[in-house]
Amino acid sequence: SRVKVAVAGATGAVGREMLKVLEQRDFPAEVVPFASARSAGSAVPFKGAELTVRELKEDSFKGFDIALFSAGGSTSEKFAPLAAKSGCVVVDNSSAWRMDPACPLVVPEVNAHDLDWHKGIIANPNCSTIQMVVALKPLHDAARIKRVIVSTYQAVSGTGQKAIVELENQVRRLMSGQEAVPEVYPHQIAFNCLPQIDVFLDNDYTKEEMKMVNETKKIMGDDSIRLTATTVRVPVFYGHSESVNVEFEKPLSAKQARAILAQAPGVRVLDNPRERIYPMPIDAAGQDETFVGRIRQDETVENGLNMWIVADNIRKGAALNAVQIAEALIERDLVRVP
Ligand code: A2P
Ligand code: 11C
Repeated sequence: SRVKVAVAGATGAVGREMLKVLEQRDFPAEVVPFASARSAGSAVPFKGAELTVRELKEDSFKGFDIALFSAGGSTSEKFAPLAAKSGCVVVDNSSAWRMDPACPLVVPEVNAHDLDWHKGIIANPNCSTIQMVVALKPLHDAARIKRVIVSTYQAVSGTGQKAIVELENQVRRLMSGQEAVPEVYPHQIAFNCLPQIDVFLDNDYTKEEMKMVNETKKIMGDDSIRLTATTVRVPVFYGHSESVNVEFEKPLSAKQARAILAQAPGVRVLDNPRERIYPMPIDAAGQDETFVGRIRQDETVENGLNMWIVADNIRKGAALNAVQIAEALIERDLVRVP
């Protein structure tokens, strides 16, 4: 029998994409959109028709098998346990449950096996972490990663619908001689780069940077991987890019890495410098794969590689990964709360 899926936060940037991905993959389910009281009664497009948005309430999950959450951390904190209690398996896109030892943190290409021990809430990782581990896992299996240095170039869609509008408005205003007034971000984002994503922590790293450090170890199941990150917001609408420097235990040539990545699930290698072919966010937007290019030896260490990793942060970085988790749950017969 078909499963019943609730999409919580269905009016947001990620929630809308979740509906689109469910439709495109012909996910075998009845789908019901939920959001806050503000947008209850409004319509969202699905399979050529419109679905009416319902208000998310404590008793909303009765009769549902799976809930895909993307309605912010506090909504997840409150509603995910209620959903699980009523027998509905939650795939949560917020950061609320990611580091909870009782919740698997899953990228299906990397650690689908961690779904086996879920207790009702499964966490979807941060977008910048997801695309990086999709590319790093097969290389880790081949040559064992010692250390990673990553710098990110992250699109405004990662912040949500309001930030997409803010970039658009600032560009328009500045091009017509008006002032750009920052609201969502602490500074002007148009024609600028902000070396701050999320809030600063006591160690002077941002929360986004520490998410990359901690989530990578949990997903890869290896606490020995040392990772340091600088995360930067750039005036791009869709698609996060990452410059990634990796030091391995064993030798791994650029050619070998290219061959391994060409076979890796979810990865597409775009790497032909002579033809000026490399991944770019404008091409990755709307696509499902994680694109890898600029693969080359780091000549300053014994076993090092540099690479450039790009993916659509709303699709693989959020909505698609969540739907792939739901698909893996069905495949593994894990759609139940133990
Ligand atoms: P709403 O449109 O009713 O505010 P984004 O990340 O793009 O800003 O989207 C956030 C999503 O989370 C929206 O769908 C928003 O719904 C939803 N949301 C925010 N707060 C709540 C809440 N308290 N209960 C349910 N949904 C919420
Ligand atoms: C960004 N990575 O690009 C963030 C968005 O922990 O899910 C996602 C935040 C998160 O702003």
